Amino acid sequence: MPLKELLTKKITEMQEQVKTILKEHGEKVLSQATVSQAYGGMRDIKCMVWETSLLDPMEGIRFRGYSIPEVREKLPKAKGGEEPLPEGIFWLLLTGELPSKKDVREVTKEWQARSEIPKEVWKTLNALPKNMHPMTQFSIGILALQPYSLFSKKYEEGLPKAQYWDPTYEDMMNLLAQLPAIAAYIYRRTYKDGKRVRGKKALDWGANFAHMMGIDNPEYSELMRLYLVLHCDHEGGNVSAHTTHLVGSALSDPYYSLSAGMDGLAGPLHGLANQEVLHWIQNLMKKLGGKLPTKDELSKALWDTLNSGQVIPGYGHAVLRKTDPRYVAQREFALKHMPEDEHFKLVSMIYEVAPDILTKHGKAKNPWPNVDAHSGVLQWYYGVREYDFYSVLFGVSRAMGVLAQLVWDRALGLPLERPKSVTTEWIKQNVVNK
Ligand code: CMX
Repeated sequence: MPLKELLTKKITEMQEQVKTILKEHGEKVLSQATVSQAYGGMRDIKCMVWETSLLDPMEGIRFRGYSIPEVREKLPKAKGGEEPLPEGIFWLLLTGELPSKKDVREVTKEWQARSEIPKEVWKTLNALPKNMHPMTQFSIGILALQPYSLFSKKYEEGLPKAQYWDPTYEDMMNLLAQLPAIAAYIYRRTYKDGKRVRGKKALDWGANFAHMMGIDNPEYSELMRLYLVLHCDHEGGNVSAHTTHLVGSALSDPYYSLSAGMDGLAGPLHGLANQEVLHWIQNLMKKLGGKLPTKDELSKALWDTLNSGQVIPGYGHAVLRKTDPRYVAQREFALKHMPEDEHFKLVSMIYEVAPDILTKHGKAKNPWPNVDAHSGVLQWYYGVREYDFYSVLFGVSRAMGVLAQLVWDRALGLPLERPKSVTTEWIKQNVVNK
C-alpha cells in the first residue's frame, strides 16, 4: 500500500483508539511532579505523548517497539549493503509497520522527485558568512524554505482542523527530500570548493547525501545510512524533539518547528556534544605529541576535565542508565571497518576508564557513554574532519523522527502546549509553609 494511503488508514484507527482512551481513562494519573522536578528540568514527569519511539533507561531506545539490533536486522538494506536504509526507519516511525524493499524504493523515489530546491534558498545560503557555524546555516536554510510551506498556505485558506495532518505530511516529505542537499551544500561552501554537487537519481537517501557532500566511498555510504538511522528519534522529551513539538503546537508550520528544534540540537549538552568529544580527544593526543595515552595518562586527563568543572563529553544522559545502544552499534561498525584506527582505540580506552572515574566522581547519574561519544571518530576516519559539521548530520537524521511525530500531532489534534509554571514565592506559600 502506498505510504500516504497506509498512513491515512493508521490515522483513522489511532483517532478512534485515542478517543476511547480519553473517554474511559482520561482522569487517571500518569505522573506527579515534585518540587525537585520543577527546579530540575522536569525529569521523568510523564506528561506528553510521542508515538514514534520510547526510551527505556536500561535498554535504550525502541522505534515503534523495535530495538536497535532489531531494526538493523529487519529493515531493508541497499544492494550489497549491510546497514539499514534510513528510508526504512522513516517508514517504521511514521506508520508503525516494517516496510518491504519495494516500500523503501518508493520513498527514495518520492524524495528524489521532491528534491529540487528553489533558487532563493541557495541565494539566502550564499549570503551567509562562510565562518558562520554550520548549525546556524542549517537552521537558516530550513527557514529559507518556509515560504514554500503548504501547511501555512492551506491554513491561511481556512483548512479544517481534521485535515491539518495532510499538508503537514506534504511539508515533511518536501523537507526530508531537500534537507540533505541543503546540509551537503553547507558542508561544501564552508569547508570545500563551494561548488554544489548534484544528487544522483540512482542513489538512496543516505548514499546520495554522502555523494552531495563529495564523498563517493561505498563504506562511507554504509556509515551514513547507519548514522541516519541511529540518530533519527529518541522519544519526545529531549530538547530537539520537544522543541519541534512545542513550536508545532502553536500551529507554526513544520519549517518553523524543525528550525527551532535544530537550534536546540545545536547546544553542547545535546547534539553539539559529538563535536566536543572529538575536540577533547584531539586536544589530549596533541598534548601527548600525537601518541595514544596510557591508561594512567587518560585517567589524569579525565580527572583534570572534571576538576576544572567541565563535563566529559559523550558521557551521561538525562534518561539512560546504561551504555547507549546507539554507541554500541557504532562501536560494532568501527570494529568491523576500522579496528586499527588510533582515534577509535582512544574512544575504546575512554569506554574502559571513564565510567569508573565518573562513578567515583559521584555526580553524573549515568556514567556510561551516549551516542555522541562515538559518532565523531567514524566521520573523521572517512575524511569528514570538520567537526563543527557533525551536529548538522545529526539534524538531518533527527528531522525524520520529529517531523513524523509532528504529522501525528496534527492527526491526533494535539492542542497548544501550555504547562503551568509557578514562582519560588508560590512554592514558599503553597508547599513550604503548609
Ligand atoms: N561529566 C561530568 N559531569 C557530569 C556528566 C559528565 N559527562 N554528566 C552529568 N554530570 C553532572 C551534571 O553536570 C550534574 O552536575 P551539577 O549537579 O553540578 O549540575 C550532575 O552530574 C547530575 O547530572 P545528571 O542528572 O546525571 O545529568 P543531566 O540529566 O542533568 O544531564 C547530560 C544529562 C547529557 C546533559 C549530561 O550527562 C552531560 O552534560 N553530559 C555531557 C554532554 C553530552 O554528552 N551530551 C550529549 C547527550 C546526548 C544527546 O542529547 O545528544
